[in-house]
Amino acid sequence: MTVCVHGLGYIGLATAAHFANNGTEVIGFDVDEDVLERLSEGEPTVSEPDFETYVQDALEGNLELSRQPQPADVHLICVPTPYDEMNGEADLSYVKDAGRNVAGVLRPGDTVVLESTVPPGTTTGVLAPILSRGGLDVGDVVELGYTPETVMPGNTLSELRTNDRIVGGVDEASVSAIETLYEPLTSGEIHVAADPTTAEFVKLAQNAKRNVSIAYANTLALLAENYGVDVRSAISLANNHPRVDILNPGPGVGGHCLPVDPHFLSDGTGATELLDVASQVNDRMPEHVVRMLEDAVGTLHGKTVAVLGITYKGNVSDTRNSPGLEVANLLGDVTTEARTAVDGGWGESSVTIHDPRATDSRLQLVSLDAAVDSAHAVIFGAAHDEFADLDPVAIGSKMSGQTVVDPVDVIDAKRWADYGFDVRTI
Ligand code: SAJ
Repeated sequence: MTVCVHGLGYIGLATAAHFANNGTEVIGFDVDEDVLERLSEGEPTVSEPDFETYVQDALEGNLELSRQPQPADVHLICVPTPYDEMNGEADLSYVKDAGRNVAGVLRPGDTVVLESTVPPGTTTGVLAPILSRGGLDVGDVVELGYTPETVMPGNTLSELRTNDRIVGGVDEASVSAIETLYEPLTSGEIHVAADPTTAEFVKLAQNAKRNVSIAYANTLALLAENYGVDVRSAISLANNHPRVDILNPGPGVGGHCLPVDPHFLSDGTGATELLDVASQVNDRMPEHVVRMLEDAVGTLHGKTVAVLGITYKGNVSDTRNSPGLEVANLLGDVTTEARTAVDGGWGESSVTIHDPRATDSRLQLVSLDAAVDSAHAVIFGAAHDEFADLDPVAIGSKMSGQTVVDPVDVIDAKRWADYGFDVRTI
C-alpha cells in the first residue's frame, strides 16, 4: 500500500511519519517549496519532543518528499482550513486545491480521506464533487471519508498513537477501507459515524465544547475576583464532585483550533448563541489581564512591562491567536519594525517580550535578562516549563518595580510574594 499525504503541517507531517515508520510507503506532498526544502535538509519544522527524530527516521526510511501529488492507494488530505473573518466562513480553498490535486492522480479503487477540520457537509458537498469531476465516481470506484485529527499540539506523537479515531465514510466500502487504514496505527478505538458529515460535526463539537468550558472557567475567575475568592482553589474543590470537571481559567484561548472551529458550526440560524458568547468571554480575557496589571501599578503611563511567554499556550512554539501576545500588543508594539520597546500602548506603556520557545521572526523577542531589565512589572503569558522555577530574587534585582501578573499559573506565587512581589493571579 502507498499513501500520499497532502499537506505537511504538524498533523500531515506527523501522520506521514507515523505511516512511514509503521512500514507503509509514504509520499509527503506540500505546495510550499520552503517546507519541503527545510525537511529535506533535516531542519525541524515543528518543535516538539522527539518529533524531529521521528520525522528524520521516516525520511531515512519510507517517507519520500514530493513537489507534485503522486498516484497512491490512499490520499490523506491534511491541509489548513483558516477562518475567513471577512466573509464569516471557513476558507476551504486549500481543501479544494487538494481535491483537484488528488483528482489529477486518482485511480479506480483508491481511497481518499479528509482529516482537516471543516464545516459539516464539506466531504460530501465540496470534496466529493471535485473528485468526481475527474470521471471516477466517488462511492462507486473510489472510496471517500472523513477522519478528524484530534491530537493535542505539544503531545502530537503520543496522541497519534493512542487517540480513538472517528470514521465517517460515504458508503460501507469506504468505512471499511478507512478502518483498515487506521487500525494498525492507533491503540485507541475506531468509531464509525453515520456519515462524513456526522464525523465533521463531532470534531467541531469537541473543540466547541472545550472552548465553552474554558469560557465558564474564565467567567468563574471574574466572579471569584469580586468575592475575593481564589478561583483555582475553588475550582479544585468543586471538581471533587463526581460529575463536575471545570477547566482552568487563563488569559484567553489561543491557537488555530479552539478560537476558530466553533465558527465553523455557524448555520445562520442563531443557534450558535452559546458558542458566540463563550468566544466573547474568552476574547475579553487579555484586556482583563491588562486591567489586573493597571490595578496593581496604578497608571500604566510610562511603565515598562515584560511579557514572558507569547505562544498560545505553554510548551509550544506556535503564536497563532496567542492571548499572551494579545496582552503584549495591548501594551505596546512588539513587532520587529519597532527598534526598541516603544510607547504607544495602553496608557503609553512600553513592552518587552521574551519567549524561550517562540520562533516568529516578525516579533521583537529579547533575552530574559533584557526583557526584565528595568521593567516595572512582569506578566506571564504562557506556562512554559522554563518559567516554573524562575528565581524571583534574580528577576526582582533587575527590575524597577515589584509587580508580577501570572494568569497562567506558572510560578510559585508564595515564593514570589515572600520575596516582596505584589503577585496577581487568575
Ligand atoms: N486553555 C485554557 N484553559 C484550559 C485549557 C486550555 O485557557 O483549561 C487555553 C490554552 O492555554 C490555549 C487554548 O485554550 O490558549 C487552546 O489550548 P488547548 O490545549 O485546549 O487545545 P489546542 O488548541 O492545543 O488543541 C485542541 C484539542 N482539542 C480538544 O482537546 C477538544 C486537540 O485535541 C485538537 O486536536 C486540536 O484542538 C485541534 O487540532 O483541533
